[in-house]
Amino acid sequence: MRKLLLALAALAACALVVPLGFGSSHREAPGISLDPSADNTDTYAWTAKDAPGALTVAANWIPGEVPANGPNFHSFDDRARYYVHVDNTGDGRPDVSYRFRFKTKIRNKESFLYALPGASGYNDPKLNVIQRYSIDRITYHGKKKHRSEKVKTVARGLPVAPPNIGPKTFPNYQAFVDGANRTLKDGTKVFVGQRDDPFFVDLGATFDGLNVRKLTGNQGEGKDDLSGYNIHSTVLQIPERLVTKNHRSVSGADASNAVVGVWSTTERRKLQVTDSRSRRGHGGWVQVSRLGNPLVNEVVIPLGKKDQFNRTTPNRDAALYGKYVVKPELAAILNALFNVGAPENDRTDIVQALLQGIPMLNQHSGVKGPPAVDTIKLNLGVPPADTEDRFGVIGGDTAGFPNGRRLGDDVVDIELQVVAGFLKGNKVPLGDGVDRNDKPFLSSFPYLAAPTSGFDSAPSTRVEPGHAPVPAGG
Ligand SMILES: [Ca+2]
Ligand SMILES: [Ca+2]
Ligand SMILES: [Ca+2]
Repeated sequence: MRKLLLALAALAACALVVPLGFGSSHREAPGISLDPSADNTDTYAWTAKDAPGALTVAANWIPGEVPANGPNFHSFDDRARYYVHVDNTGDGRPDVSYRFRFKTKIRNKESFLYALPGASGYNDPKLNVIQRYSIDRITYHGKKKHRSEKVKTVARGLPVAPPNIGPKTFPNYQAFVDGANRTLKDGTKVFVGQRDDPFFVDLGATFDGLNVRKLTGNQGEGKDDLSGYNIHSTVLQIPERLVTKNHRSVSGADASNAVVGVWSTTERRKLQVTDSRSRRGHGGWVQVSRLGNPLVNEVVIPLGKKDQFNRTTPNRDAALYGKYVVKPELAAILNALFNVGAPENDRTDIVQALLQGIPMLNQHSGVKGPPAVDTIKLNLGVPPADTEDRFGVIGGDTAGFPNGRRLGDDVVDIELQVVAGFLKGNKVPLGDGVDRNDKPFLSSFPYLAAPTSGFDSAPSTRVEPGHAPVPAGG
């Protein structure tokens, strides 16, 4: 009977936890899962080794892009607006936002091809479809309800790196990447386009009926379920003075302007006639997706609140969602299944680690509380680590998650261990067996690995342990 009860508990728990496996915020809420081109998948904020005086942010959208999905390949939506926000005071309200707006042009409307073979660059007429973007830099003035926005368009008509169709269409895909790496007048670097999904996770092993491959975890034997899939990314590298509260560079980790909070959102028109890609529509814009820390909406926010979470702003997080963080369902599930002794109540340790910031490390200075807000808090004065530890702060590497989030930080393992009670002394080596991305990251801008090409697209031929490769179509 006990076995049966455990099995039933596992089944019930499985249904709740499986979305964790899909990605850090890939298809995490019922509403946004129906709107992939507006769906934030991951947000990263870190200090790059080759750019110590800048905030580097990568914000990704469109979960699970199959590289071969032509002839209408994945793209940003001209009818949506995409944001990266920075809060430099700690109140969960943006102080600087970057808004990306897109416009797609089809050069030859008589062709069905995205590009003719041999397309070599953005000005080549063989590139039949070209998407371009503008960036508005928004700063906010005044307090709370009396805030006003100042909008300055800092980039216009820059090219989006196209989907990597294959070597015959784009013999030199890197030329498009190079052409999409731009530096704005104020020194900000920007790249927008398709990349490999940098998030890595083992759905099957972690939560195959909640079966961790080895309870001791982290043996590197997992399978990266996002391997071979692409996303669309906006990568920004912003000089510190453009994001800090006193408009100055950061002198060190203890400087009063050192900490910034970063998150990303998407907006759509309240009313949109969908007969064209035109941005025209009626009514105001409404936020439909947002993402700060990985996995918060995925496993902390319950199903009934997930769509609301996507619509609301971080300054309301404590009031609306605080109770789910201090009593996380995931802790109870881990206990039911693995008997790991995770504390189930009063989880102020999680609130601090993810939402308030760690004192003397990435907590905003000069703000009471500080309020619990879902932003990725990064201390810009902490120098990048010589050798990154994928466990970040809990691995002794203070330059990593949750002090910011680097591409290589193993947030699945970190969050499993934190929920199991790491910060309260209950150190359980939980993990999904996937320790790194399937492709190495770049050491220079835009850092994310090149996208898998449509020609090489092979999710259907992935080799699984103990199985021969299955050819596509057979
Ligand atoms: Ca603020
Ligand atoms: Ca990947
Ligand atoms: Ca992992």
